[in-house]
Amino acid sequence: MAKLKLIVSATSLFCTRIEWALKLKGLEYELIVEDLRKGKSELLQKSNPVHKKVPVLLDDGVTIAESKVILEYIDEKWKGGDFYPLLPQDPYERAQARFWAQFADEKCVFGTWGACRAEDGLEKEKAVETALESFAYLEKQIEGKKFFGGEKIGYLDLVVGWIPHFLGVLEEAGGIKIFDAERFPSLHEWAQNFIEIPLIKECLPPRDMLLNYMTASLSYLRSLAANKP
Ligand SMILES: N[C@@H](CCC(=O)N[C@@H](CS)C(=O)NCC(=O)O)C(=O)O
Repeated sequence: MAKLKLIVSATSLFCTRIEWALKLKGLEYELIVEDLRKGKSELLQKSNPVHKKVPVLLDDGVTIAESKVILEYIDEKWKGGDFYPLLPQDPYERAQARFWAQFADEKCVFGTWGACRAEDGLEKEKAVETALESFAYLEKQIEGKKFFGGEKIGYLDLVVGWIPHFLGVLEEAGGIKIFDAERFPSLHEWAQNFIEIPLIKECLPPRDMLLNYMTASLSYLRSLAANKP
C-alpha cells in the first residue's frame, strides 16, 4: 500500500487534528506542507478543487478533504483489532460526538476568530460574549468526565484539541480573553490533561511561529477592511 500523504499548512489547527488521528491509529504518513501565504500548490487545488483548503488526505489514489470528514474516514478505514477507535461505538454517542464537533467548529472556532477580527469596542465585546456562550456549552459537555471520549481521548477531543494551544495564541493576537479557569473549570482541567499526552504535544506547532502567523494574518485582514471603499 502506498504511504498516506497529508497536505497541511504548518499553522492550521484543522491539520493538527488529522496528525493526531493518524498517530493514534499507528499509521505512517508523509506531510506535504503548503505555505498558504505564498499561494496554493497545484496539488492542493487539484486534490480539493471545491474549497482548496488544507487538510487533504491522499490515500492510495483517492483524496479526502474537510478535517472532520477525514477523521471519520480514518476511523472507518482502520478499525477493529489493535486500531485505536476514535468515534464511540454506540450510535447515539456517535451522533452526539458529531453534533458537538460540528458545534465546536461553527461556534467556538469561528466565534473566536470573529472576536479576534472584530473592531475594538462594542463589536468586540459582543463577539467575545457570543463566543463565551458557545464555550459554556462545551464546559457542560466535559463536566464530570476526564475526556470528551470518556476515559480515553476520542474524536471530539481531537476536534476541540485546538483549545489548549491555539486558543491562547488567538487570544493574544486578537486582543481578547475567552478561556479562563474560573469560568470554565472543567474545560480547563480537560485542556491540561489533553495537552500533557506526549503524542498530542509532539504535533503542536511552536507558539512563537503561530503567534507571528496569526498576528500577521489579522493585521492583513484589518488592512483589507480599512481599504474597502
Ligand atoms: N472546514 C475546513 C476548514 C479548513 C481551513 O479553513 N483551512 C485553512 C487553513 S487553517 C485553509 O486552507 N485556508 C486557505 C483558504 O481559506 O483559502 C476543515 O475542517 O478542514
